[in-house]
Amino acid sequence: MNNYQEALTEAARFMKAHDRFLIVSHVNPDGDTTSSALATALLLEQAGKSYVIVNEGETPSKFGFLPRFERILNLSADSLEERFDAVIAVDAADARRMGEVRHLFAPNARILNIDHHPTNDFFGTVNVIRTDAAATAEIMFEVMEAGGFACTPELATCLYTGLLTDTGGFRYSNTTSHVMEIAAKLLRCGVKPGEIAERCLEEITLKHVQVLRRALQSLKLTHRNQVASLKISHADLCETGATSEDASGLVNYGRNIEGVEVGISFCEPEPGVVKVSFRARAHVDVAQIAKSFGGGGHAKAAGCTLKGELAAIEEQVLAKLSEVLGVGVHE
Ligand SMILES: [Mn+2]
Repeated sequence: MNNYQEALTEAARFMKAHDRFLIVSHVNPDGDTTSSALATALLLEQAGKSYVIVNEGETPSKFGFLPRFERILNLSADSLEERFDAVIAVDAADARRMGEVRHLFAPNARILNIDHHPTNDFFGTVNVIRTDAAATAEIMFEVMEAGGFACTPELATCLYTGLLTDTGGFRYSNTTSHVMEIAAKLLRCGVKPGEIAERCLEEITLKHVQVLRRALQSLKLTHRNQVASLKISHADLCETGATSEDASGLVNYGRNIEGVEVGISFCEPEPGVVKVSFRARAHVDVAQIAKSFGGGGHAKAAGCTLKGELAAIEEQVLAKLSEVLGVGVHE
């Protein structure tokens, strides 16, 4: 048996060896971390265990259709006095990515770290890391098989959602034959693909469209049209009543323009805080760019959060792109 197979078995053993668990998804939760956290909850239920699922902040309501979604505790709104000996972190590349949750860990807490980010630093007691997995949900499927768990329709719905969202609807280059084989197995377990795609990929809020209208007005092509950036100021969010959740996904409008190599969005959820998202088309590794600003992610999708004035951060990031592309901002 290779190391990865052993790690999968070890993960299943971890779930069976403790009685009560803290499940942690990453900050600014997406479909994969949320689905993987809920899949973990369902696996623990099968093993007769109890758990609490937390996130540092709010989990997007668009994932409200997922089973046990209502069990996710938002730590910015609810406090939790309990301390946990067993922690399972899903889709978090490093301990920082789990957010402000450390205070919930008992002094000698054991951590199971399940993730697919190349930047993962093996912060767990047990680490199940496969960087060529398209999604953490793909690894969760393998944990399910390794542990002899049953693939229920609820579990399949979670795993399919993680695969669907992290592959951009089975479109990105991480859509391997293995991903499609797992998706096919999940469909046989009772997944309703049309309903999940509608909720995760098609449906948008009216506020998203209102903030999109403003963001498109700010569209700027630089670096010989290789970089397309958009800005969503705090005023844009206030005046449209949109949240940063409503503003998510806007970065793709820039990236999708023919000939553009990197799409960037600058979103200011509160004055002086700017969330920068990067999407690359082919050659640029945006994970490295995000990392240079204290963020992280994947080669083609990454992000970071910076403090400062929106215009100054824009300038700083575009200068970094000049360095990477070897082309001046206004060339
Ligand atoms: Mn992921």
